[in-house]
Amino acid sequence: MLSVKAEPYSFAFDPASCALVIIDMQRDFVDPGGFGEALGNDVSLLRKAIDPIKRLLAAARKAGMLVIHTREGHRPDLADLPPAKKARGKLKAGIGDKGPMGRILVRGEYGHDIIDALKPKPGEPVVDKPGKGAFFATDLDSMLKNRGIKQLIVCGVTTEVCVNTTVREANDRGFDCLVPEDCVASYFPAFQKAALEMIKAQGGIFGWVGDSAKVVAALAKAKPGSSKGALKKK
Ligand code: TIU
Repeated sequence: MLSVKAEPYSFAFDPASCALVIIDMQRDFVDPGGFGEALGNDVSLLRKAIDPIKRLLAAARKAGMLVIHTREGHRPDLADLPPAKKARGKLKAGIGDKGPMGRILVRGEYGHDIIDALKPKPGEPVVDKPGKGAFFATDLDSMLKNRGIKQLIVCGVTTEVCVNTTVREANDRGFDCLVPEDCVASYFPAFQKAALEMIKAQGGIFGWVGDSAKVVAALAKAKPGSSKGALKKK
């Protein structure tokens, strides 16, 4: 068992039964010239999380942890896009429409895919999710349970939207979640702060908040490749 200092108290985890879940590090949210920026957001706030996630991802891979990536998006025929989601915001160019990097949040489009810096490795599951939470209408829950995963380290964007929703969904399903605060980001500094406080308040009502350097240091002590949670290479 490894232990890292976190709030509201130390987070103890076994890399064999803990997965790293990276939420929606997609070009459309994170890259200059994407959908997020087209909406008037400052993507540099989101890009601050890239390097810390990269370091944590490398450490998790080395320790043999299960790594799962998610992408928010929809089928090209938009059959899984709720009309309410499509209409929200009254955007000129919204989900499914032509955006700066292809059809916005549509699977298979350039902007929908994960940024090169955090590209999934072959064998790492990528969960395509139609909602904000990674458990809604996906096979994430069964993938985690099939591999005996009990705890999650959750990174990605945005802190108050897809990260928070996923952490709440995970918590209700019985998973412990640690959120390294430097590995999550929001377009809104006030929401970043509030979203992290909400997770760790009331004795960790939804989970733990820590920082990636402590997790990386703890993982460095784990025996490489000893995790049963990792996908076995054929
Ligand atoms: N991934 C995710 O958080 N999707 C969003 O739409 N986030 C916003 O903050 N808009």
